[in-house]
Amino acid sequence: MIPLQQNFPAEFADRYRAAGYWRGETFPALLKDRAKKFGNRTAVVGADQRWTYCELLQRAEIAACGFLSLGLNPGDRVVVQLPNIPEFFSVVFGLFLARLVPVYALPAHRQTEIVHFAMRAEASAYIVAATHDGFDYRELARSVKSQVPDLHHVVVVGEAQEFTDFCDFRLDPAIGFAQPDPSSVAFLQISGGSTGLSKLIPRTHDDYIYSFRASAEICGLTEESVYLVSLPAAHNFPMSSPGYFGAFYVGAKVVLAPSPSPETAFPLIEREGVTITGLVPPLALLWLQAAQTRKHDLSSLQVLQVGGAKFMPESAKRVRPILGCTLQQVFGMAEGLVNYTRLDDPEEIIVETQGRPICPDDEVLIVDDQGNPVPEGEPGNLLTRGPYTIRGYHNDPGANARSFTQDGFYKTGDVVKRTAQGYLVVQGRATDHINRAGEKISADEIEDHLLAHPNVFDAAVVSIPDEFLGERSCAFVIPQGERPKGPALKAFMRSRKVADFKVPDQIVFVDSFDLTAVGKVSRKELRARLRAQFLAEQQMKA
Ligand code: OOB
Repeated sequence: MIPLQQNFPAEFADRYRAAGYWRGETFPALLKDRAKKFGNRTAVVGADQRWTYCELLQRAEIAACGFLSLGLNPGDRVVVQLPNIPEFFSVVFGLFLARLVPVYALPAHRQTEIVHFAMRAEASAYIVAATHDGFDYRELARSVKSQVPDLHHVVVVGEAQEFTDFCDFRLDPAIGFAQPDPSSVAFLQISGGSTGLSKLIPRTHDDYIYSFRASAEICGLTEESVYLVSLPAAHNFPMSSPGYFGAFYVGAKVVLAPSPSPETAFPLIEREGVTITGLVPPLALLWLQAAQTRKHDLSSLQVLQVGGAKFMPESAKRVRPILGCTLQQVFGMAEGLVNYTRLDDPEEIIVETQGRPICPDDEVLIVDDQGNPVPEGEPGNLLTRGPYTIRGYHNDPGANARSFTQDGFYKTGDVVKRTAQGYLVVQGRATDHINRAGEKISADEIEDHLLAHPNVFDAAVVSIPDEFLGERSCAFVIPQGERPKGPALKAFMRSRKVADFKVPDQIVFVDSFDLTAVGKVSRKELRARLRAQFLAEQQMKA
């Protein structure tokens, strides 16, 4: 098995420890300590359950024993694909206690993605909820298992059928848990996937715990805070910016929303006294709209965080007048670096910028395509290095060569400007991907699926500005032989068993890509031209 590592050079690791960022804290120690300190306070609310910090620990211990009694060994990887239910936490903390390594998948992922994660991570187990949102994950597990021979165990929360029932896990006093090394990899997060399939992101106890401890402070979390998990719990934003881990760190209450819709979230805010939550821009727009005719008391809400994609200033302006709370813009990435506007920043900074880094030792470079720093205030490519930004992906030398500089800076693929006060303003992406309501879609990946269709000669996938989603995907397709219909191509994409958000929103058939020097044009250029042409035509029509 390929060992999990995150190789911060010794001089950097020493510096981060000396500065007090890395304190040797680990997830198991954290959970045990908080159970002691906050014992009877509520830790988790969701799906008609309410667990105290003590109960969370007990349930995690049961889960840990259960996983180990399957024959799993410390270091083994377990793909976790669960919706926003309390068991998400007992499973994840259980894995941490047992020194097993969660690999986080989103509920939207399907066979293609899960097989890829399981193979890349060499996972030996997979845990799912029986069903969610009308989808049967046991069926998915069956097909994944048949394609990944080393995936020996499937555990199901809910009706397990032929698989292992999570409810049957029992405490075993004979099983003891050794402490993990704080510098070891605690879990694998998945990347937004700017080129090709998602990459696996190894995060250590040291680096990740620093990121949410510092975030909790920046976001003003205290024991009295109530954090609502509106976005999928497996995503880095609700996980750690400051997310539920930041909330658990300070002994706050975490409430799980089964859906981020105002109909579901607003009653929870009123009932539980939610003080802070995080949304992607399209959801924030929905909330702003719904709040104007609200029937629910949202006055407990102090901070609305928005991130994952650019929140436009015109929308950002409306948050305080309509919701009566502070907006916090969050510009982060699963690979590490997170920027926040600060709660006491002037309204102008909160509305116009995507914040500044968590840490004074977050190194931020803004460079041109040759790697030279751009003049102050000019847009350029964002590179970063710091105490919670990875130095490499797991098991992916090609991606590592592309995505990191010789001296260990991560090339984010984002184009940003920096203001005189050190705040970043996101301008767009250097690499081709579509940021569809915070879901990142790789143009390469989708083109590859389309090209598998017998009647597709060539395809180019681009992002088109969309009023609601921010960006939507548009596939330009050159047909060959019998010309397929748009809906049939979408159905074909679905039959490839990919997450639904990757199915192109729009398909435009063209006879050719109309290029003078075919073959000499990079896909990047091709996409840019198609996009520009399409937008110009749209404008003419309007
Ligand atoms: C978050 O993480 P990922 O890994 O899904 O996506 C990262 C990418 C960034 O490189 C950037 O392209 C985009 O998402 N992004 C934003 C943004 N926040 C993220 N673009 C413009 N404005 C923003 N505020 O999306 C993520 C991770 C932690 C916290 C928040 C978001």
